[in-house]
Amino acid sequence: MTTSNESLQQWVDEVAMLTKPDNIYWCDGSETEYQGLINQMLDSGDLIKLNDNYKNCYLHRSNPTDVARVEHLTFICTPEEEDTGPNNHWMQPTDAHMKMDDLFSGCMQGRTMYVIPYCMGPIDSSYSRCGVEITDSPYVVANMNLMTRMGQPALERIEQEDRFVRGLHSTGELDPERRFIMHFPEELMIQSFGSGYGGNALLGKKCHALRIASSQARTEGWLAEHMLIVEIENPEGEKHYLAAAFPSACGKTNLAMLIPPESHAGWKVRTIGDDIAWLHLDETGQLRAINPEAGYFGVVPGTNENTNPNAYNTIQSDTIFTNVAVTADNEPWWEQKTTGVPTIDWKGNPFTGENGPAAHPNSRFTVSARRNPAYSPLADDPAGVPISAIIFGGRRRTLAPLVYQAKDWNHGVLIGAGVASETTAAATGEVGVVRRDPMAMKPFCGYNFADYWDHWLQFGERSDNLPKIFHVNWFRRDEDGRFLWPGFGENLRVLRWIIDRCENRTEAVETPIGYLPHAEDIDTEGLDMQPSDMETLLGVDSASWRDEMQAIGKYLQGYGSRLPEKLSAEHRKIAELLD
Ligand code: OXD
Ligand code: MN
Repeated sequence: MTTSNESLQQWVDEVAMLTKPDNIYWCDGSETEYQGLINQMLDSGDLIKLNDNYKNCYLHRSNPTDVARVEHLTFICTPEEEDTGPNNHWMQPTDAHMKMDDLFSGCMQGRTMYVIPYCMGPIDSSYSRCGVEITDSPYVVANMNLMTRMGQPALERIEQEDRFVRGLHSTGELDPERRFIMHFPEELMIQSFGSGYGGNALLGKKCHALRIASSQARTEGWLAEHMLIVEIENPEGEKHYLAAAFPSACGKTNLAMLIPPESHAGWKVRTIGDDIAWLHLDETGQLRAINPEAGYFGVVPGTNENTNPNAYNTIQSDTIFTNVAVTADNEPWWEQKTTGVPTIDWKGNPFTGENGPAAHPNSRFTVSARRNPAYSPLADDPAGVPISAIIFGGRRRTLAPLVYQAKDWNHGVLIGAGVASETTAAATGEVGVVRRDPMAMKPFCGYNFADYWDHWLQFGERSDNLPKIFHVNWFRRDEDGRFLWPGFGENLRVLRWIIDRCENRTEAVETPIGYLPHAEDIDTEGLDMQPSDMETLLGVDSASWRDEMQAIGKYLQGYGSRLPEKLSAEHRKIAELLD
């Protein structure tokens, strides 16, 4: 297979000249192709077959230095540094190209170069965008097969549209000293060298669908966001679609796959997406969302039949596990799995119980979304789904209430811009420190946050029918470190309040930081909670919030004169209300 598209053919030829592969293989996305790659990786030892309880499941052990995203090695390359912003690392495009050409030069000798045409979003949706990833990693091809709509249909769309994002990837020698993830938004190009980790190597995901797409979306008038999309149906059959942005490893997959608790008979929850949403205004001013992905690349530890039964069921077959442990009879194992005993850890060493954790905290599953028992067929609808509410959230031990609602769109943008969360194992670096993560996009916005907030604010002028904006915090603790809210399936109780607010069915308490629920409007029947827990969860401590607003103000000032005046005004307004 080659292509009738001249610019694609020319780029593939250029890359082959530079990287000097032994073979070039055009991926068609077929099942036979997938199985062939799996067999090849079983032969080479890149994959280990798991036991028959896990049909068609495989374990990949990555290089131990290559287990997470590397934000310090991730760059946005725009001619002007200002356009990249203080939220990103910047490199001058010519310098970056020189550096990367050097790394890629001859790097595929002795290897096969795979050409993967893919489409982010339903093939027939005008909201979808295509890309081509060139890689020398069969692991990447197999993962892209599960995560995207790739192969022949995507190639046909690319040939018609003649526009696609170019992604070049090589695992190189997996040397952390020779590892760079470069983005060239103006060229719609990504170059990634020296890592095989999902977020660095499956270029359709973070690199394309967030960093490049956010920049493309700004030019074209839409939004590319780090958000799950979930469908909630109440017992009367009324459906709502919510989009929620939480930082990495803060429970997006769990919320997207939520199973209603026993107390909520008749409620149904279905998943549209678990990580990324592309949001467009339709001709009526309604914000509609598609999930550009077709699979999940989820955090494994913590997943069990109680915390996330849908995810747990999803990964019982046809799954690639990366960096989990195994039991003596070769079953995958991870922390909080309720069955089995790990004997080999994620690095392939004997596990004694003391040299743990057995699975890497950022070990991952890759699986097609269609395996999810709660999969919504609307994930394939070219028109996307209408969004009722946008929810921001973070992992905060203190301060942030269980839920509150923005007073209007601009206030919601301020709330999004002020999001902070404790860091997790999804990125290399210290875990558990609070950092600002605006809209959960800190690692993923492909341009200056100040311009991004301005872009968000402009939606307020383009439609009077926008979703309501909320903030949630499932992670509030007491002084002893005990979680105050049960979380998981019980989060539906909070989503119900959010939906009732969208439908003007319930009153709220107005506070300086936004609208909060009356305690009696969050149904806590049957929960093992003290009344004082709810008081803490719904309390707004003025002194702490004054400090928080001051910290947010200081953070925003870091964006200098580019910061939209509307956002500063919104900040001043809330700060004054708190005084
Ligand atoms: C992810 C992440 O893998 O956010 O989704 O790191
Ligand atoms: Mn993510």
